[in-house]
Amino acid sequence: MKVVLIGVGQAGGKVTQRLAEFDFNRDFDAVQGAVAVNTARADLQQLDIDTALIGQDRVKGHGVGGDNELGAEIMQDEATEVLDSLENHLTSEAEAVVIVAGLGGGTGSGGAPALAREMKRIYDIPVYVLGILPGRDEGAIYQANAGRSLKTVAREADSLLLIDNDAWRSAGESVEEGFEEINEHIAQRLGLLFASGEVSAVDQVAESVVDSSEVINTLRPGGMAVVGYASAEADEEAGENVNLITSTTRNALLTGTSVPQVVQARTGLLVVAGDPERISRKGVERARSWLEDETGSMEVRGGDFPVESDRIAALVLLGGVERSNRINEFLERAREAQTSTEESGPDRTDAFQNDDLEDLF
Ligand SMILES: Nc1nc2c(ncn2[C@@H]2O[C@H](COP(=O)(O)OP(=O)(O)O)[C@@H](O)[C@H]2O)c(=O)[nH]1
Ligand SMILES: [Mg+2]
Repeated sequence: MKVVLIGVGQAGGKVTQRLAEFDFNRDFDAVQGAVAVNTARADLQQLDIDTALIGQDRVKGHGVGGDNELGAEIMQDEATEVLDSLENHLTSEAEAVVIVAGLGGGTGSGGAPALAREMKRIYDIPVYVLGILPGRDEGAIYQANAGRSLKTVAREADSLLLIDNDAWRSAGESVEEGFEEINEHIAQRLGLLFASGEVSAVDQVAESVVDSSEVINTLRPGGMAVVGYASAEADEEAGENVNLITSTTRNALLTGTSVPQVVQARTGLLVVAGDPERISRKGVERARSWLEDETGSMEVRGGDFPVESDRIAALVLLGGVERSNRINEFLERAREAQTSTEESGPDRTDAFQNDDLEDLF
């Protein structure tokens, strides 16, 4: 799937750059362009990709702090300039736009849904948001911001590809080290997903190779989507890899998803990446039908991604996912935080009791 990436805010810019590097280093050529947009000049100076500084008249290049309403306002006012900076990248080849942002901050949290809305108005191709949830340990303002942003993005974007900053957390790491590792996980999963429709097929397996339209159809239900991933060393004989493909797919879903504990979904896509000689058709079909049972979806697609490797990887994309315990836990944190960060006022008790968070705009 040929994509144009737009990172909004600090996390958005860093993850966008990692995704672009991943694609470039492997010659996948799925990423058609990558731009980082921010209100903070210093964050943009850390990056090697094209950048656009917005909100200069209001925040003078110093960022919006944690004010995601201001982030949304600035983006609404300057969306035209941002879209101009994209012009060279948004070729007729692009099949989707992916806006990348951490949902807990200010610029990305407010800017991503505002940009999604503006781009959907203008472009015919799908506009997805790759959104990152703050970890449990982050402060109340991050939780509250992310709750409102999540709700608004889910409404504005064609699909919200959700990543949980706690998903791959290892013990004893500093926050910064942790981010590097998480960004690597994100790049691997999303990088492979974007590339999976792009690899020119080895002739004999051409009909089983995943196509961009299958990614787009899997994301069609809208709402939230998650990706799972796992890999294992494979036997040289395809016939020996039937169980390996099913167990790797199980690991991808049950222990490797970008938001833990998500299982129920409207749609699914299983991409089995590996040497075509090692990929067992029977294994892929079994794994695909296991995914149908497990997700309760009657619409699970499956296909291959031919790459040279001794390993076989399973990439699972779930579209229109049901709220998992983990997502409900996050929403509860966000509601509590929203209540505790509001000084007072008539909304206080309402916000606490009501299942809904406030929209950002
Ligand atoms: N995965 C990941 N998350 C990050 C990174 N940097 C910041 N975050 C998260 O992104 C959220 C927003 O922070 P930031 O991007 O700095 O805010 P913004 O610049 O105002 O959009 C925070 O809740 C952090 O958890 C990063 O490099 N990787
Ligand atoms: Mg920051």
